[in-house]
Order: sequence, then structure tokens, then C-alpha cells
Amino acid sequence: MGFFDKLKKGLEKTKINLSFTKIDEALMEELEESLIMADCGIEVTEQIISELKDDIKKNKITDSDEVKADLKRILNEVFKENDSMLHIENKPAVILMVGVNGAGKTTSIGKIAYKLNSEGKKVVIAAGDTFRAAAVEQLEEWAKRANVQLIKGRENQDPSSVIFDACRTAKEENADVLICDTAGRLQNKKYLMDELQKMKKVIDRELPQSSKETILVLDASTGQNAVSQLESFKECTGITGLIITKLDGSAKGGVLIRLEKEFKIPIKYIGVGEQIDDMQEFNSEEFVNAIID
Ligand SMILES: Nc1nc2c(ncn2[C@@H]2O[C@H](COP(=O)(O)OP(=O)(O)OP(=O)(O)O)[C@@H](O)[C@H]2O)c(=O)[nH]1
Ligand SMILES: [Mg+2]
Repeated sequence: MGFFDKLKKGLEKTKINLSFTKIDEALMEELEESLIMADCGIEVTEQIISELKDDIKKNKITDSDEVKADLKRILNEVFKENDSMLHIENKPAVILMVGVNGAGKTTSIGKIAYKLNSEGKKVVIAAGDTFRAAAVEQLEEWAKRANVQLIKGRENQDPSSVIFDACRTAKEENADVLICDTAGRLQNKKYLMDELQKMKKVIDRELPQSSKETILVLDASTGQNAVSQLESFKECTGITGLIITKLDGSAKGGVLIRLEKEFKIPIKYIGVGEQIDDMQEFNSEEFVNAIID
């Protein structure tokens, strides 16, 4: 299956169906409901519908294809400033992956490491989640699959000290990219945020000239929950980009529209499955085309 087909199949449940003959209030209500069901959020949905209604009136739109085209234009507009480039120019570039447990951080690291490695980049990954032995084992497995070097510590070792070692190694080995895994759940939220800040400090101190990204990984199937996760991580860690996982089979793909409209933090990648090549660079046009049919 090609990239677009996979995306389209994944977003099947989010899909907003626009098979209609008459452009009337009932159609607008139906569309509004679809957008809300897709987790675009009430406010964002209302903005979209009102813009669409204005256009229909202003441009005297009577044709269903034109309505569809205009809705696509409105949605594409939401993403027009989205910068899907991963900024890894100054090496060793550091990508810190953060997010709640189960969001897909470790899996996404494996997929991205594989991708960058296939592009000829030298990648090192760091097991910054030292709180569970299984977390390190899982990352080890991904390191093998992606054929990249892993830096790990002992169980319960201070995660920042693992990151410190990884920064040193990345520099010594002249790596292009260092990707750091982190824990999703610690004793409490404050403790987690403190750990993440500590790791960021170590990275800044060890690799001051390097490009840096702090990527928040969000599970699309959690819908509106993703919004509150973004709010709390943004406050504490300065998020530079997002990865939205589990778009395959999710009915809540519209949450990307809400996230982008409300936060304007670039969506870098989307996860569309559990396999190593199930990660795509986010392309808003493809996304919009996949959900509007
Ligand atoms: N279907 C699907 N499953 C995914 C995707 N990304 C991750 N997963 C699955 O989600 C589960 C959790 O992923 P992890 O990568 O372990 O999540 P994590 O954020 O590292 O979780 P913690 O280490 O507990 O903080 C795993 O079973 C993954 O296979 C995706 O894009 N699609
Ligand atoms: Mg993990």
C-alpha cells in the first residue's frame, strides 16, 4: 500500500462524508456534527462552519464539489504555517521525546531512527526512561531493528546522567542525531516535568551549538485528552514540535485541526501503524484530502 492509501485507510473513521445534493441548513448541521465527532472541538468547528457559510453566500456556491473544495481550502489554511521539517542542521542534533505513558514515544523513536539512518545519517539513541527495565529492553529492540547505537544506563540510574553520557558519545562519534527517550509516568507530574527540565539543561550545557527539538508525542485516539496533555507539557518543557500517533484506525483525526488551530505548534510526523515504516512526515494537503471525500 502506498503512503497516501495507508493514510486514507487509517483515517477512514475520521472521514467527513460530503455526499449531498442540496446546500442547505441540514447539510451544515450534518457537517458540523461530523467535525465535532472527529474531535475538531466545538469552537474550531464553529469557526470552520461559519467561514464556509460566508463563502457559500459570498461566492454564491451552489455546487457540491465547490463546497467540498472550499472546505478543503479552509482546512488547508489552518495548516499553512505548519513547519513539518525536523530541525537537525547543527550536529549532533538532539531530539528529546516527551509525552504521557503509552503515547508512542519509544515506538516513534525506533521509526525515526530507522528513517534517518536510511537517509544516511548517523543516529544514536538514549534510553532516558530508566525507571522500568522493560522500557530499556523495548528501546534496545528498536535500536537493533533500526541498526543504530543505543546508550543506556543501569536501572533507576538518574536519567539525566544517561543523557549526559549519550551527549558525550554523540559528540565523540560525530553522530548526526541523538534521540532521547524519556519516561511517560513518574510518581507525579511535577516530578516528571522536573526530570525533563533537568535533561534539557544537561543537553544545553553539553551541546550548546547543536540543533534541538523537544517533540511531544500524542496519541490521536485520546482525542481531546491530547489537548490537555499539550497544555501541561508546553508550560513546562517548551515543545517545538508534535508527533501524532495511532492515526490508523482512529476516529479522532480531527484533533490535529484543533491542535494546529489553537496552538500553532508544528506537527512533524504522524504514526499510522506499529511497523518500523509506519511513520510519515506530516503533509497537511494529504491529510485534508484523506479526511474529506
Ligand atoms: N496502531 C498504532 N500503534 C502504535 C503507534 N505508535 C505506537 N503504537 C503502539 O502504542 C503502544 C505504546 O507505545 P510506546 O512506544 O511503548 O509508548 P511510550 O510513549 O513509549 O510509553 P511509555 O514508555 O509507557 O511512556 C505500543 O503497543 C505501540 O506499538 C501507531 O502509530 N499506531
Ligand atoms: Mg516508552
